[in-house]
Amino acid sequence: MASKKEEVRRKHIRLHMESTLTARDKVGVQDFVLLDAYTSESAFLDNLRKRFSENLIYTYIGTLLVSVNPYQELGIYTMSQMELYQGVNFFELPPHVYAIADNAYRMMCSELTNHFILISGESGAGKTEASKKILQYFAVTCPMTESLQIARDRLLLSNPVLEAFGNAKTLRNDNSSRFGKYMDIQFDYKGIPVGGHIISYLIEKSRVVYQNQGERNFHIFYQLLEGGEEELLAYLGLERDPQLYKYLSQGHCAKESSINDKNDWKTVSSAFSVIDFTEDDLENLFGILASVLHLGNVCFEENHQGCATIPDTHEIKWIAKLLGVHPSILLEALTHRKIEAKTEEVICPLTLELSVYARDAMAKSIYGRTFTWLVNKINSSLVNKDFTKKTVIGLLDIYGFEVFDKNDEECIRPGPATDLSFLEKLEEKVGQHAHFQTRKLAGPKGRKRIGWMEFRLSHYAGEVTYCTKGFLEKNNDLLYRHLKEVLCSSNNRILKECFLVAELENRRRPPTVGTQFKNSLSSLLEILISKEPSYIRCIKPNERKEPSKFDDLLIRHQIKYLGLMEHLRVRRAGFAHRRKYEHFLQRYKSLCPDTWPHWHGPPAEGVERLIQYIGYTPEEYKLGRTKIFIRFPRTLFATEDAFEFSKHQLVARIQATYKAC
Ligand code: AD9
Ligand code: MG
Repeated sequence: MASKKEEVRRKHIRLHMESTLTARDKVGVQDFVLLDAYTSESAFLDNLRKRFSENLIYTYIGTLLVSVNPYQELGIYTMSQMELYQGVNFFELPPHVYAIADNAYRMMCSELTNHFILISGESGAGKTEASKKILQYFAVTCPMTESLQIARDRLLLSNPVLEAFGNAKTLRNDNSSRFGKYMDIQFDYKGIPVGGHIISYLIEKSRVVYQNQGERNFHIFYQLLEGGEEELLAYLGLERDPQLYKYLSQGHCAKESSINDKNDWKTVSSAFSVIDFTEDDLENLFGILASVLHLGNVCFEENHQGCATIPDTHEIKWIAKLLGVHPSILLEALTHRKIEAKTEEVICPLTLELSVYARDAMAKSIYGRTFTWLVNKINSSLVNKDFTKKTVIGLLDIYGFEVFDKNDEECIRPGPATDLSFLEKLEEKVGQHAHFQTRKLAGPKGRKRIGWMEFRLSHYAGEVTYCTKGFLEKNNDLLYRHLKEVLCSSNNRILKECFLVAELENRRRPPTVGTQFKNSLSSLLEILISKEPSYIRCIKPNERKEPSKFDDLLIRHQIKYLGLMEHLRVRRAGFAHRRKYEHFLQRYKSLCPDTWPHWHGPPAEGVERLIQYIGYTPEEYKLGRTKIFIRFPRTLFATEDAFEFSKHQLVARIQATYKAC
C-alpha cells in the first residue's frame, strides 16, 4: 500500500498534470521552457502575471527558480509542504524553493559533492527570506541526532543576531540586508547538519552616522533602546527615546509601525545565549553600541581661531567610561591631529568640519570592526571540529546593485575630499569609454541629461545613472592616527581585539574599499568555483510593498537585468541536466552488468556502456569532456525510476538469499 506521503505526492502530480492540460490558460506554465512563444518578453511577463494572480509565486526556467515576492503569507512553508518536497524528483511537484534546497541536498548526499545556491535580485525582492526558508527546510527535514541539535539551533539563531546588526529599514525594504552574506551549511556523511561558516561582505558603515529620509540605522540600536532593561540602559548612560540620538533620528522614522523592536530584542537576547555569547561579551558589545550613540551626540563649536572645541563633555565622559579610554585623550583626539615632522610629533588643531569627519569616521570604524568581530564570534560557535569529512551547501545572499569598483583612491587620505573631485578623478581615469558617460564627456546632442554629480554606466541590461553625492562618505572610514591610538589603548575587550597595536606600526596604506571588495569577490569566486550551483532569481512585484500588485514595467525591467530571457534561450537550446561522469556512473552503475559492481576503465567509457545498455536514444544526450548532458527531464526520471526499481530488486534478492540460508 502506498504511504500517506506517496498518496499526497501522487495527488499533486495528478493535479499538476491536469492543470497543465486544462487550466494552463489560467495559471500559466510552471516552467518557462514550456512556453509556446518562448522568445517573447511579453509572453514571459504574461506567464509570470497569470501565476502571480493565482498566488503561484514560483516558476522554473529549467532548474533555475524565479520567485516573485508575494508580500503576504501564503501558507506554502508549512511542515507538510516540507515533507512533501523531501526526496521527490525535481519536476514532479510545483516549483518551490524547497525543491531547489532538496535537489541540492540529495545531489550532495548521493554524489558527495559541494553545492551552493545563489540568490539574487534587487532590494526587497525576497532574497533573505528565500535563504531563511532554505535553512529552515534543512533544519526540519535533515536527519538529526540529539547531540547535534545544538549545532542546528545555532545555525538558525545566528540569523536574528546578524540581521539585528546588519539589517536596517530602508525606503525599499523594512528589513534590508546592508551586508552581503555567504553561509556554508556543513553536513556529515549521513547528511546531518553539523556546523556552518559565515562570510560577510562590506557592511554599509555609512548608515551608522547618516540615514536618508524614511530610513533607519541598524535595527540593533532601536532594539536595545526599546527592549533593554532599565538597569542596562542606566549602566550604558542611555535614554529610552531614540529621537534623542542624532545617529538614530535623521531619517525621521525611528519608531516604525511595521517593526516590533521590543519583540525582536527578546529574540536576539535569547539567541545570544544559544550562540555562546558570555555576559562579558554582551557587556562589552553593548558598551560599544552605547558609545556609538554617545559619539553621535558629541557637538563641536568653532573658537575664534577657527578650531573645533567640545564645550559640553558629558558624552565624552560616557564614551571614555564605556570604552575604557582616558577622557582628555579622547577629547584631544577628536579635535586635534598628530603630524610627524622630521624628528618630532606636532599636534595641530582640527577645523570644525574635520572634527565632525573624525567623529563620524570613529563611529563607522568601531561599528564596522565590531560587526566583523560578531561574525567571527558566531563562526566560532558554528564550527564543529569533530567532523573532518564534511560536504557543504552554501547560500549566497548578495544585496542590491551598487557600484563599488570605480571609487579606488579619493578616500585614501583621512579628511574630506569632495564628491565632485572624485567625479573629476573618475573622468580623468576612465576617460572616453563607450560604456561611461559624465556631463563633461556626454558629447553629441541627444544624449539624456546627466546631472553635475552623476555618471552613467551602460550595463548589459541597460543604462544606469549613479550619483556621486555621498559616494566618498559611504566608503570613507579612515581614522586619523591619533584616534586609532586611542582605540588601540581601549580596555573594552572587543575593541582590543579589533584595534591591534601592531596596526599602528604598519605604515603602509590600508587597502581602499574598492580593493577590499575586489579581494573579497575574488576569494568568493574561488569558494564558488569548486561547488555545483543552483540559482534563485527574486523579483519585486511593486515598489509599495503591496500584496497582489503586479507592476508590469518594474517587473519587465527586472526580467531584463536578471538576464532571464537569455537564460531561457540557453535552456531551450541546451540540455536540462548535466552530471560528471564519475557521479553518474557511481549512482546508476547497478543498471548495467558491465559496470556493476565495479567499472575499472575511464568513467566516460563506463557511462557510454551504461546508457547504451539502458537504451538512451542519440537525441536524448550528448557526451562532453567531463560530463554527460541530458536533454529531457523525463530521461533522467526514467533512469532514476529504474535505479529505484533495481535497488528494490537487489534488496529483495539479498533478503531471499538471507532467508534461504
Ligand atoms: V535586500 O537586498 O536585503 O534590501 P531582500 O533580501 O531581497 O532585500 P527580503 O527577503 O528582506 O528582501 O524581503 C523583503 C520583505 O518581503 C520581507 O521582509 C517580507 O515581508 C516580504 N517577503 C519576501 N519574500 C517573501 C515570501 N516568500 N513570502 C512572504 C515575503 N513575504
Ligand atoms: Mg536581504
